[in-house]
Amino acid sequence: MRDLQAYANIVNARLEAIPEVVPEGRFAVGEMPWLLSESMRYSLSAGGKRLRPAMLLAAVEMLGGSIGDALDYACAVEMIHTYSLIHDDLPGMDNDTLRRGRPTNHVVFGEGQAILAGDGLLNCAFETMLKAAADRPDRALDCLLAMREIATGAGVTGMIAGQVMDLYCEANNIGDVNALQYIQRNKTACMFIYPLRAAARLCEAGEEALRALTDYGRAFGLLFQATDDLLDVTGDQENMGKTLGKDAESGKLTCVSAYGVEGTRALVERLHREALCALEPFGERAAFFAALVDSMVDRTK
Ligand code: GRG
Repeated sequence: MRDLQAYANIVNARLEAIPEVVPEGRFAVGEMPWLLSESMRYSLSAGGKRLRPAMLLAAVEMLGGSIGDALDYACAVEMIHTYSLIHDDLPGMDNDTLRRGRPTNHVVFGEGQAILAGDGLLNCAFETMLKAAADRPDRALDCLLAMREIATGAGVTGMIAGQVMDLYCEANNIGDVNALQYIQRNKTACMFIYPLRAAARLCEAGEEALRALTDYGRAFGLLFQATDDLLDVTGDQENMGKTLGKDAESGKLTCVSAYGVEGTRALVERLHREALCALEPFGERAAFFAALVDSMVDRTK
């Protein structure tokens, strides 16, 4: 069984080879300005855990598919995730200065260029998937369905919807639990649920596998966010590579503000059980996913 780092290494090697993120000339990469390539690459190669693409690849292996056929979809997921981090850190959103252990994109390149680096990564994600799909005309429908899953997770009923509600609730001091659950499901969990569903599409998996991966992605994503909220209060800034304590300081709606530290720990335990339960149909083949959710829980101990 490969571990998270092994999958991350595969993703990193492929990301290094994608022409749009490899600067080749002083001014321009083909028609692409050097500055754009540089700013996209700055955030993309800043050492993220590559959790979402690793999970997509692990699901493909679990379902008997080929990593090679899925790799560009995994890289696209990481590009979308990185764009969301760049935009989330902007002064108009979370206004953060530290991400992945480095100054945030807008601190280095300026606000306008950071917006464009995010836009560039989002577009590049779809270019990358479309190129991969065009190379496999024999599997056009599977590729299209996988792309649709990823677009849905990142889109206006997924991650973007969650971010819109997050900003809206913060601006209007809305602090109820329903809002929190909507935000965390959309903003965070969708970017786990839908890449896993994309893996199922690429493998032509049946309804049972699709449902089980959806359930696991949901429980994992909510657990990931709950542990992130806990670590914002109890964690170590150097290990996390981002500013901590901001949530409480700004009165942000989080699991800790809604349920307290002990309530959040209880939620993590419940979601842990739910995630493991969702893996039952896969038996031993789901060892990567069981170990991954265990390791997320361990972060908070
Ligand atoms: C700007 C449309 C738009 C959306 C932003 C994902 C997101 C929505 C904001 C990021 C900020 C945040 C706290 C999101 C919750 C999920 C989370 C903790 C993301 C960080 O993911 P990791 O830990 O990061 O996987 P790395 O750097 O390892 O990739």
